[in-house]
Amino acid sequence: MKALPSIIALSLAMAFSAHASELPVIEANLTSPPLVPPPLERDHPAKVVVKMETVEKVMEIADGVEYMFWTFGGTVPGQFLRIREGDEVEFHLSNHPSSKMPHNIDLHAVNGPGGGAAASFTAPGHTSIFNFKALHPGLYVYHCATAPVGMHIANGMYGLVLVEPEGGLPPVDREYYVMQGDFYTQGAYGERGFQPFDMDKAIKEQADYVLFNGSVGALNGDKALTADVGETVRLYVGNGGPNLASSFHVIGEIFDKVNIEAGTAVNNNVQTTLIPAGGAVAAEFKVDVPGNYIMVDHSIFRAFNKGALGMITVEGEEDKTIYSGKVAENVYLPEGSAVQSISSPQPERKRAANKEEQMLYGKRVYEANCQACHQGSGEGIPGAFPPLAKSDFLNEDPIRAIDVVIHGLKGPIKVNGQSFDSIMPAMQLPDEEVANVLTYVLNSWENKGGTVSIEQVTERRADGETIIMDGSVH
Ligand code: HEC
Ligand SMILES: [Cu+2]
Repeated sequence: MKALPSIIALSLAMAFSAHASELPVIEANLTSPPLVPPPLERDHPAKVVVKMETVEKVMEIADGVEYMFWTFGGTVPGQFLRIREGDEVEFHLSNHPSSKMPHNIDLHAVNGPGGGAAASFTAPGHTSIFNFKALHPGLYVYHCATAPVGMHIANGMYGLVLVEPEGGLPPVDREYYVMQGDFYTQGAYGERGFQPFDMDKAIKEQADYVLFNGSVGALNGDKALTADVGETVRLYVGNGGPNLASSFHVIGEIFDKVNIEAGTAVNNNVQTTLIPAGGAVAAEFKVDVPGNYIMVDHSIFRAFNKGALGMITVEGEEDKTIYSGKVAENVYLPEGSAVQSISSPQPERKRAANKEEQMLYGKRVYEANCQACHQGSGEGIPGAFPPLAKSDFLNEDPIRAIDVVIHGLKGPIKVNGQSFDSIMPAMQLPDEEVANVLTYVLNSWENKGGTVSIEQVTERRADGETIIMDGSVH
């Protein structure tokens, strides 16, 4: 038995010497999402030592909802690896001693059976080492491929590896790492507490959550991606699946350049790009005007009801020639002016005669204007849109709510103990509709009741100010 350690040492030495090369040896700089390691700026290949660890840990999948994630490096997606075409990679996969499961890694950048899966199969408390040569430039998914494979992927075991071509990629101002994944929990979307994985739903492909970077709101509010007007942004976007393809779209932007399926072919002027499960794209765009740009899976219920929504906040000078915002609101009279001049006064839209009618009309206004963000029962979306149901913020000061609707709202607020730091745009609604929708909201979903009148709205409108929730008024 005494000889064993030296035998291991010998065989390890042989294993390494078989791969010994003249290349300079460097250790990979791995980053956690949404960060990407800087461009390599090497004009030669290297031997790159990568040390990655698999960790099983409970994290929030949504506000108040916990999930046992299985991870590469403690995050979902796992760490971003950036190497260069021609590099020889010595990959060390360690499985944390606290793990319950063995894990491995299949890197789509590998040429070889299983993409490294068999070679990297690692029990808890062990480390596996294998080597591969990066023959193809591109952006590649890696994932765990231990049985049941679907379950390991569904629990968050995926990430991206970028293989830069010789000569590197064209420089851009910002690079970010975003990865979509679908999740299956025993409770429904948003159901609080610890939620175990649901194999049955996973097999039926009935996702409860579709997420960017592993949790609802991972890229919202103060975690939004940022850029300045005039800058170019390159998003490395992967899709871990396990099941769903992504219709990736940035609301209010057009991709100047997309490396289709993260290959060499470039497409220009793309609105929405398809990312298969187990695939990726590199999408570039220049930001021209300031504001919030929302990233979505344009299979749109996933964005507004399952979490596939992130933000890019762009700051800088407005350019009204590129985007004016609303410049006018005029009455629309399809009959034409001749009809108007001979007719008796336009039939007035029927005004709500009482609170019940206000609520009836207000409900329609809500469905058309508020529901997309605040959701059908006013429950909001954790980390993105505050609840209007049983909202302490709303009930504390309904007059302030008039200001919110007509002037918009930005800055940090607390609603029912949850923090939000986002932007609600000013709603372009007539005073009557503002009065009706707020009356509807105040008398729905366990709010405290009351009414808002047209006169109250008109009075607040005269103020014409934006409230910013640092206490100041602008
Ligand atoms: C584009 C998404 C969006 C739409 C549409 C929208 N809101 Fe909001 N709303 C928000 C966001 C985001 C906030 C929080 C802003 C912040 O963090 O400062 C908010 C905050 C509020 C608040 C105060 C916070 C609370 O939960 O009580 C009220 C009241 C409100 N909205 C009512 C409405 C009403 C009524 C409508 C429809 C007429 C509407 N909103 C339409 C996104 C939206
Ligand atoms: Cu695994």
